Amino acid sequence: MKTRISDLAVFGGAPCFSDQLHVGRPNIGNRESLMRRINDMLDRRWLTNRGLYVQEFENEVAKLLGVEHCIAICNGTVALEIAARALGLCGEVILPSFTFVATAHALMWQGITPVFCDIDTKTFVLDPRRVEELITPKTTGIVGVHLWGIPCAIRELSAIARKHRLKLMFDAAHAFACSFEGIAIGNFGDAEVFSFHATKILNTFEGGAIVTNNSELAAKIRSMKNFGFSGYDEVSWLGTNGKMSEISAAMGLTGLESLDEFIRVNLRNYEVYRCGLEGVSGLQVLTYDISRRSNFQYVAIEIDEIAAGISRNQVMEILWAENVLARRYFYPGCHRMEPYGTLMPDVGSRLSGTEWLAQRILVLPTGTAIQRDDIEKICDLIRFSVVHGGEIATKMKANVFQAVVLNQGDSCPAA
Ligand code: T4K
Repeated sequence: MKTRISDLAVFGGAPCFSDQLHVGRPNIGNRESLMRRINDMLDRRWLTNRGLYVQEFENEVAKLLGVEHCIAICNGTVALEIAARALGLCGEVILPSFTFVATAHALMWQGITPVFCDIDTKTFVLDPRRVEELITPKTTGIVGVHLWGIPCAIRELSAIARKHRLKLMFDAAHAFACSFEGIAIGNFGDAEVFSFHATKILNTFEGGAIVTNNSELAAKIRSMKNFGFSGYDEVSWLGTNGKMSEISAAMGLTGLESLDEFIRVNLRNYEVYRCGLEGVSGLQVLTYDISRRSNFQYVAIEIDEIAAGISRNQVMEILWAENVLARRYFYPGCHRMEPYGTLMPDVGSRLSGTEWLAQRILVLPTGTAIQRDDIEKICDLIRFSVVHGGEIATKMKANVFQAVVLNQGDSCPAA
């Protein structure tokens, strides 16, 4: 527990944690189950190309979500690429900028122009009113992102897509085991895409899946992820290698057995953060709508610099010095990353909500690798930083100034 400002590691004190605490520490299921599956896989000598575990994983995911088709893919980015291609997206596609850059790259990678749209700053997801304004004759689709597991405005986006005859796809990388109006995410739009990357609620080391209730689309995706094969020696269209391997599916099946436990721990962590940070001025913990099923995989806080007396970046610097590797997901917004920053330098002017939020959000460590005591300590650290915000911010600025002066001194030629 820090009692004086000089106790903070950023000012030379001992770090609160000796080991680094990460945002994306993987959830590991039952090791014996995993090892049994791996041994079985080795005995069968079937490592990839739609083996038994991939088929079982696809069936289990489809059953859990109540969706007709699940196609396991090697990662979420390739899944987005294949889904977009199978849906025939081309020209311009509307998507949020406030997302992980893979959402935009998956489109741009195949020559589709991502048209960045602003988010609703209260819900953090695409603002449907802004979406409609961006539709042009070149628009072929909309990609909504269920950011941090928060469902998009699905009804409104579906109505817009119907009205303008656009394809609607969801990047549900964060939203496995989340729901909207009692229906599992995975059942909306033309297709939805999950990521099972190591940092997600359910992981297959690397992995992803496309889910859809459209049988024709599913068949096309299944073939496209396997080079376009539709039978031995028969290729029906351009395809790629998007297959999930057996060892990944073994990890996914093992994780599925513990999914409820992962969510229970995340919910507990989220409640500990909420209690621990309650009443800290200028700071808000992202609120999940309790009426919706969520996986609580992301604990995001919003820091208002004026009210808190300290900026998000300063809080992050303090936490990093204490070995708490909080992340600015998703700063600075895709539109400020390359190649988009150069290709569309003025687009920020219509993304005021995105730019505003990107300066304020910090995502904190959660998951099964972190203990309740650690979270309480993180909350104490943040509370301490805000309570003494003005003084700490001034001292941090002075330190930066001093470092700049010293560096300039270093680079001066010897007199
Ligand atoms: N759409 C959205 C909305 C996404 O968020 C993502 C991925 C995708 C699409 C694409 O899906 P994939 O193609 O990745 O399946 C991480 C993940 O790599 C990425 O999957 C994820 N979103 C994104 C939000 O976070 P980075 O660059 O922040 O990862 P990195 O290496 O800094 O790891 C994050 C933290 O997790 C670190 O503090 C270290 C810790 N970690 C990570 C790994 C891999 C561990 O403790 N153990 C591990 O094994 O992107």
